[in-house]
Amino acid sequence: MVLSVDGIATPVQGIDDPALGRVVAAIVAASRDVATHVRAGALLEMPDTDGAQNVHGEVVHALDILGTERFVEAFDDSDAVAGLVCEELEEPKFFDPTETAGSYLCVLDPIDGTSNADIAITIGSIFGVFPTPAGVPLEGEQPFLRPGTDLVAAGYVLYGSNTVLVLATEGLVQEFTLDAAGGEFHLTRENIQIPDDCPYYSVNQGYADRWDPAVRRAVDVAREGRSLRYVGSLVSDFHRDLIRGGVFLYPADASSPNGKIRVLYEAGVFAFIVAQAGGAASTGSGPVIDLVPSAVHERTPLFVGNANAVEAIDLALRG
Ligand code: P6P
Repeated sequence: MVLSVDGIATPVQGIDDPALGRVVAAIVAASRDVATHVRAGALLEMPDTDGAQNVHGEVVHALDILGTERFVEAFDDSDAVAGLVCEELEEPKFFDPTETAGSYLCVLDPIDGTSNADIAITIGSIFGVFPTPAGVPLEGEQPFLRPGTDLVAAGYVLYGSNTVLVLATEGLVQEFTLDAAGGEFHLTRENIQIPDDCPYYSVNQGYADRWDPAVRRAVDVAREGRSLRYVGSLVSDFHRDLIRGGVFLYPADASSPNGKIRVLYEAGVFAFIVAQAGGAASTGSGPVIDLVPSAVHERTPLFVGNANAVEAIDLALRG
């Protein structure tokens, strides 16, 4: 079934519930606004400032605040979102849709890679959409503590040389590109499958002295016959791997014993997307997509991309 979604020029495959269509339309509206501000770069980001810190002790940039505000406003206006977990909000935020029964819960990293915003490197918004669980009180963190297999839609928006929306639904990954003049997204890739070829690997090699022997083995395996690409913006590295083939590694290390990447609104989203595209995502101890976080801002090690490469990494980690 296909439905028209405001802001997307053609009817969208994989969206068969009007309320889900309104959630996607909210993401489109918010991301178009964010894209305008991203283009301001250092004009908005007050370059090289220390900035305030968020709940995770990370520097908060103007774009993080603006992005959060735009998505919160759009989800509230959609009348289809009952609640939101956002990297920039310590606690879940609940809305009051007319019909909670047919609504959705969203998880969001409003701007991934913000520290790149004032040096014109591609950044992005990452989102996941869960059905609102029946019979679960919509309060606290519990309604969001779900595996990626519960997602009904997930994706990201890249703010780079062009603005690209990647939307994954069951069995389908589609890419839409924003026509900035016309203001609408147009379908540019209709059924993305990650290539069998895997020419790239991504990892922060600067952390090598923090890795345990198993991680060093896994990175050595990932490196064999491949070129290193590491943007410092996961959403950018992931998109390159999805389209060209590749594997991304953010292992646990001495400084980040649980890894850095967030389960709910980063790793779980990429695990859902790559599962629809024929790839794989592992924590090193099991599939990311099955992982149920015990807290909404929980982190995990992440190995994601070409399925064969992820399998080889898993084998190396197990020794
Ligand atoms: P490091 C951005 O903060 C981010 O979460 C990802 O987008 C990126 O891949 C990673 O952190 C970079 O982390 O520790 O290598 O600087």
